[in-house]
Amino acid sequence: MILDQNYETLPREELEQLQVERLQSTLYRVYRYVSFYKQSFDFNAVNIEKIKSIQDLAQLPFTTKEDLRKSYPYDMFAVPLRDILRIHSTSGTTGKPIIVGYTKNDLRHWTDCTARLLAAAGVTDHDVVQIAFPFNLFTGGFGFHQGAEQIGASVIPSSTSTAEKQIMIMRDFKTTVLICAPSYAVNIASTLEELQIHAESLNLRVGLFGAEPWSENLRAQLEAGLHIAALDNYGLTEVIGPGVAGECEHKQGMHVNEDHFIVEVIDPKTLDPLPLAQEGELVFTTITKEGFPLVRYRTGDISSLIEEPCACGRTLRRMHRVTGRTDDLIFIKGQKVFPSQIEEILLEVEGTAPHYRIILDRQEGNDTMEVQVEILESFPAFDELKNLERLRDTITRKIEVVLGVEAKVTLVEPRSLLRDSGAKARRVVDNRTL
Ligand code: DLL
Repeated sequence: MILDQNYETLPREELEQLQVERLQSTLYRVYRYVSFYKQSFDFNAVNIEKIKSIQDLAQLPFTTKEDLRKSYPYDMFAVPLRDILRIHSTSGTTGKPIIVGYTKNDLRHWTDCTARLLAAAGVTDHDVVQIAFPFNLFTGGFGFHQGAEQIGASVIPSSTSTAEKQIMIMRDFKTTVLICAPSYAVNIASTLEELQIHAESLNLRVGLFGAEPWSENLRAQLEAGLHIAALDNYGLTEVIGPGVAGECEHKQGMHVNEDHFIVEVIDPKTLDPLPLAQEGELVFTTITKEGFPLVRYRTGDISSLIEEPCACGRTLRRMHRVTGRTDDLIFIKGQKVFPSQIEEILLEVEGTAPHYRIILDRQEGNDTMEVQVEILESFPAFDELKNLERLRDTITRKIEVVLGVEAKVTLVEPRSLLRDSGAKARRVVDNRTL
């Protein structure tokens, strides 16, 4: 179902007109209220009055993750804190996470955006929606919760716990829609199999999966294993959270909510805009946000856009699945980890060298992470078992607390991790296939 006929099916010309108007007011807002943008526009000699079309966007400088990190906590907010109703952030880092704030209008728009995705997936007020994303600083839980309530569905904020518990809820509460990370859905599907519960005996019919990359193969596996239609959706904390783009029933790419976000594709090396159908880095400009507006934000996500109209009738452009990243971000069990975050943790622990290797694997549908860490030759009595155990426990605990991921930590002899002859060590070995 198309929730928002007015906006989701606007003729292209009218949509672009709306985008330009909203872009202009966003530019005035950020230039006036966010010192980063004032400086950045002045430095790049941008005259915002001259931005009169979508093509003119290319004259504006980019915003990067690094810019946002530097603004910690509130320097990118375009309104005073008293106008902020909600705060979320990117996943925990030892360094600085990115903090985002939503005004009352932002929350309203965000709700509309996730409600659209749910409607496009065929969710109605007759559905029982189980949201198995964490309900915390991560945007997935709350973002979908609001949208599902707006649709009028019965919402179960089951959050993340064991797969067994999710299945118990699913069966007893008669869940019809599952919303979570695809890797978590795999976990649920394999647990169903272990428990010898037939998916057909449940009431599930639709799954909305996102927050990490997955594939068509995995779609087929989840559709069979959970007896559902499985749809992809995309979003990121900095831009709003979930609700940036999502698939309709045709499963042919995710419709971008272009009345709220302008999407571009750029060459991540030259930074030049690319034709939309060409694969490159996605760049988003928010055009309705008040609290945390962003101009030309470089997502690091690689994808391309589909300009042909969709059979569903929406005129909103679609994006293909995200096929990769421009950086080394690791997706593990629904969490996001930069290898540099592991390095930071190791640097804080006495007795370890900053040489490590991360080995990712998948066992029976579950992701595993092993972190091999070199100990220092100078480590006091490194042949004493107790000392080594203590060291390993400290690292394991720190990784769990800071990154929210369980890792198997293996201590290895000094200088035993082969350094590649090149300057860059191979830090990550990923043995998983999607
Ligand atoms: O993952 C927001 C979200 C929540 C989206 C729930 C969908 C569902 P972050 O934690 O900031 O926000 O992570 C954003 O995750 O830049 C992509 O690299 C990746 N990502 C998100 N959705 C997809 C997807 C949320 N469908 C980062 N496919 C993004 C591939 C995705 N990657």
